[in-house]
Amino acid sequence: MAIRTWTWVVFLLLALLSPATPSCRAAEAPSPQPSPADDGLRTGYHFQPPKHWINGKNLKLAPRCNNVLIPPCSFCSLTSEERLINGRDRVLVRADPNGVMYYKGVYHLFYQYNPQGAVWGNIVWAHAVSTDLVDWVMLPPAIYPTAPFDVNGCWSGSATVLPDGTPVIMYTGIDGQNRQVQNVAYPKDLSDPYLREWVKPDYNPVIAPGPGTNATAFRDPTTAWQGPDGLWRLVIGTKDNHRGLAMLYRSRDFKQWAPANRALHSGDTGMWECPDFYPVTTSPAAAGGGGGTKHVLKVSLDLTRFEYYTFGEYDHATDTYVPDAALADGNDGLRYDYGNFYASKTFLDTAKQRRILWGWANESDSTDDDIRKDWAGVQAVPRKVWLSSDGKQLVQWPVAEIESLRGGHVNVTDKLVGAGQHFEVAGLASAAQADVEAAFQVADLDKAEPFEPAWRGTDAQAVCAARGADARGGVGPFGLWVLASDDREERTAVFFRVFKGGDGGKHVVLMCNDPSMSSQADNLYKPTFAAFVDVDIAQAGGKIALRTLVRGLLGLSE
Ligand code: DQQ
Repeated sequence: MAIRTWTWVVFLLLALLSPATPSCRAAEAPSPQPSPADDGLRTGYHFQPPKHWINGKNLKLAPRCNNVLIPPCSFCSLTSEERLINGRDRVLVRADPNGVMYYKGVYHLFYQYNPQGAVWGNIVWAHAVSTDLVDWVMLPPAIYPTAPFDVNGCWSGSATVLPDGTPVIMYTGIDGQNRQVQNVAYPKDLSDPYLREWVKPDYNPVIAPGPGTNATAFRDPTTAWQGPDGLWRLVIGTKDNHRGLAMLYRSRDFKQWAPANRALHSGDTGMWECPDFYPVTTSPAAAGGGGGTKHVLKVSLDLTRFEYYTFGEYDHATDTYVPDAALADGNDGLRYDYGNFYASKTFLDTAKQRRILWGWANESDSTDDDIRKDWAGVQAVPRKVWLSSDGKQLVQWPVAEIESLRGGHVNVTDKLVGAGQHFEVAGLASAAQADVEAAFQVADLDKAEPFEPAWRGTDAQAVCAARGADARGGVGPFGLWVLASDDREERTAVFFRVFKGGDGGKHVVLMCNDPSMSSQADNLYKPTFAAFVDVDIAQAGGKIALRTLVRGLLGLSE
């Protein structure tokens, strides 16, 4: 066994517990049906319908209000019938976030959802609303199969707010021939800030797969943008054999759409799902002057279920997108997230002039287990996203509103922890729900073990698998065990490991989330996730900080 000589110090461990006292008036809240099983495993931070399958996200549920917060009490007037679709209240969950927008003081989250069970299928656009991105109210599904152009499902899409303030949804319908077509829907009543009812014009579909287009891989339209010529543009994900494509379409009236002669971008990475294309502002320093605009193109890779992005120059006149030369395109590129995060979508929050990113975490187990507990899938916490000041990558952080969930504070400072030691953070109101900020200082970086040449160019997950939470090294593993049982037989490790011998002599910092010990139950979904962290830990004096939102679900922190 290696002699363990390193030590680390926790400078600050601040665990802030949720929930704070909710502000809703419980007496007026409708009573949702509780989930029949395993409520203890449901999330506190993340958006999640009361039951069934989502691909999309989990909105926050507040225990003191029967697990659904009702901030504007006009929601309380919803009847139980209004929570049904077609007279059924069975709704399974899947969950790409769809058509997220801000309208008349209300945030709208639509998401892919199965109203009939906890496995993927029968897909509709479920709908939830919030005034603060924290407390959410479930509304009846907004878009569901009603017509030949979406009879087999209402798949992902986006919302665009037109210059006169009218929101329009563009979504993928699965038609009677199982072709993927793009349809529009408009609010029935623009004076309703909750936008409960949507109308699909008879002229749908507005975009059908043309000759040469793969009709079963043609989906997920982006939010549209208007060029200087007044034409609307949007991008649709597709593939040509193994080549993923972001197909560009143009329209003058949002009704008649024509394909551009060439794709906005493409890559040899299989089907591109859920593309997203949006501007970010560069800092004056990074732009070498007055700042400017870059455009981000994100694609969700169906083959790997990871999301990659580039950013670069977009010429509005020629509709040409050229990623910055320093950025790799494809599987070697920058990932949005190195955890469980897919089918994401951003929107511009016009209330606070920030761009917010939502994504779906596929929290599901075996089909049998999902059916038994009657839910699967959550929405990750909404994040603000922006370009780093050095212009090299995007930066994300949970929206500030999430901090309103912090309740009792627990502070731990100046803890010296030797190799093989641990200490317990006492005093948490709930170990299953905490917002943790920790700062570590490594005593002696010289003890770092060498970064093996075989790991060069490999995925961080492979290194984490080779050097997991139980493999002792020169510096690390150090970090947190979260959701640990009293005897620590069950625990999820969130930890760092430091190697020497990286590029330019820099240390390599590996961060892992290892839930392999999170439960002794069989057949659970317990993937290990990992990333190399872009920090110079030596220059930082051996210090590294971590924020993790712990919630009562197995094996997830973000
Ligand atoms: N989920 C939707 C599709 C999308 C995929 C169907 C991504 O539109 O491509 O539920 O998870």
